[in-house]
Amino acid sequence: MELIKPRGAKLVPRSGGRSGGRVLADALVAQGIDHAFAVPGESYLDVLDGLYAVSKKLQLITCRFEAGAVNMAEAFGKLTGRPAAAFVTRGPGACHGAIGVHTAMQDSTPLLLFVGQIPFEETDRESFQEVDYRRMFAPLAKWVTQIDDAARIPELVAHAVDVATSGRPGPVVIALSEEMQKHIVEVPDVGRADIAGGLPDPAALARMQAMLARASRPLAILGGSCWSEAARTAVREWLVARDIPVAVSFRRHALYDGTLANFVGDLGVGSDPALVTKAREADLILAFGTRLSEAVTQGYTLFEPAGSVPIVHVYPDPAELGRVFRPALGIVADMNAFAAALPGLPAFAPRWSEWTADLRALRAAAVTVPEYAGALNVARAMHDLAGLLEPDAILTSDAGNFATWPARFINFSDGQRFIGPTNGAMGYGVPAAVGAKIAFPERQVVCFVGDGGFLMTGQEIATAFHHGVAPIILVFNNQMYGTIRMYQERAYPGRVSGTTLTNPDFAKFIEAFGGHGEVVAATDEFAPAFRRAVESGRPAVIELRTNPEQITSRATIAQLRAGAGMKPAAGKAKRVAAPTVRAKPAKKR
Ligand SMILES: Cc1ncc(C[n+]2csc(CCOP(=O)(O)OP(=O)(O)O)c2C)c(N)n1
Ligand SMILES: [Mg+2]
Repeated sequence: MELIKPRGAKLVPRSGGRSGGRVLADALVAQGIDHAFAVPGESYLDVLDGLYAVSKKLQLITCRFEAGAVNMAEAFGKLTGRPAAAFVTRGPGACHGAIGVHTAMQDSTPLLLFVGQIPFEETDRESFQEVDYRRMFAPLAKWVTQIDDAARIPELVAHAVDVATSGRPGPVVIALSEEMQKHIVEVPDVGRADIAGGLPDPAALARMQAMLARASRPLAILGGSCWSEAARTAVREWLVARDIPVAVSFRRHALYDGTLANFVGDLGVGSDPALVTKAREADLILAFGTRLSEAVTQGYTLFEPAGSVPIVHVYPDPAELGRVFRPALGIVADMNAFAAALPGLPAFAPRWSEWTADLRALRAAAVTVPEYAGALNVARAMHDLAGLLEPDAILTSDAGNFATWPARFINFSDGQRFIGPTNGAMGYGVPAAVGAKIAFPERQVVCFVGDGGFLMTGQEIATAFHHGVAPIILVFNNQMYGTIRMYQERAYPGRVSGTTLTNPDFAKFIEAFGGHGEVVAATDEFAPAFRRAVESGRPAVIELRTNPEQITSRATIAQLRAGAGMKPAAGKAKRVAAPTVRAKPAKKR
């Protein structure tokens, strides 16, 4: 597998000296980076000045919190396949922003994080906010470097982009020592390298074809990042023509058109147990682009006992092949190059249409809206939402139990996109929605977030206002850290510890920013509220007051307790009504 790298990238000569800060801004532009998400710091004033000079080519987005800024940049990279830059200041800014690096790493997203560094000359005195970023980010990022010589900025930024986007994409952290940014240097800009992705071995493709011809119950699992539109189409057509059932991996919904008859659901956290059981019957796994991660493999149990099912694993990084599950056939390939090779494979009539239909029937059953106690049937609301979303809507998700409602009850269609943190990072959804709307201002952007996650980074709505974009945020309010309560009730039934929440009025919260607020407490209220939010044209929050007893779409708290061996309370089964009580008044100091 060979990467073709032309010798000598394009050099753009420059006459006269430039400051390091300006060279950096020009280096970003030369690499095609057109968005930077930042919380400013005095540690990179010269870079901010450089960005001022290139503001017509590179949009600087001023954020309210570094976790928000880096998450926005991560979402931008996830949706476009192109890295955005994030800028944060020394120790405090880097610490706040670190979560976005962790997400980009586990989610394989191209990202550049620039950190203002102390003056190089003061290194190792524990000077103000000094941190050694090579050590701090070593286990979090794909590569970490520090630029101490302004003349090397074009070279190191170009390499950072290559590293972030090649093979398995990921985050690169670049510390910028402070004095270096002021140095005047004469150095040419370095253009982008034209790097073709690794092609799949034709002999391996023929072996895959032969394995498929012998299979009776194949199952494709799609995942990973940076699929081009052409790749999605080619893979979809190949799978449809062979009627192979297709599951998407954790939070990679909308990699595949959920309305197609061979889409069978997602394999991740909170997946349909019936699908997981059935998936164990597969006699061939086609894992395309996905890691065989803990979430996808249901805690590394899906393909047990080891070797019981042959796996064809196609992935851009050889280090990931055979890491936990030994594939019968591993293919190292860029996913877009792999997809481009698929139409060349001979067609044959599938023999497993009954198997595919059985799996699809499970999906059809899962998506059917059940009756739930309480005034607001969230499943019905999600069903209604599916009918109201634009065909090219972008959906962003935070982490939490609420996320299982859209995942279960919406079959995202081909033009729609869904992004979420596969590393389960709370605080992702709102910044991701702002980043998505900045990347695609013309598209509808809707965010799913819990009451817990919303108050982690919901203030980034201010960034949406500041930059004139209007996402719609659906806050699922169950007045608790519901996911942890769910685990708690399973492990320690009835002993509620550290998981209840007191919330503000979420509609008033957005109104204070000048946005559109709605409260939905009953099923029929959802669709009109969503329509009003769209029509408002302003950033909007729709609070869904959900029934806290319905802890997931498949279980109530009472059921979890019973499952954990706790006897039900004497008398009638307890039914908890949807919350009506608002936040308690603040205590007087
Ligand atoms: C940054 C971060 N902190 C903590 C957790 C652990 N955690 C996972 S889900 C969850 C609760 C989420 O609460 P909420 O956003 O209200 O969603 P719900 O589960 O109630 O639907 C917590 C605390 C996490 N995954 N990420
Ligand atoms: Mg909650």
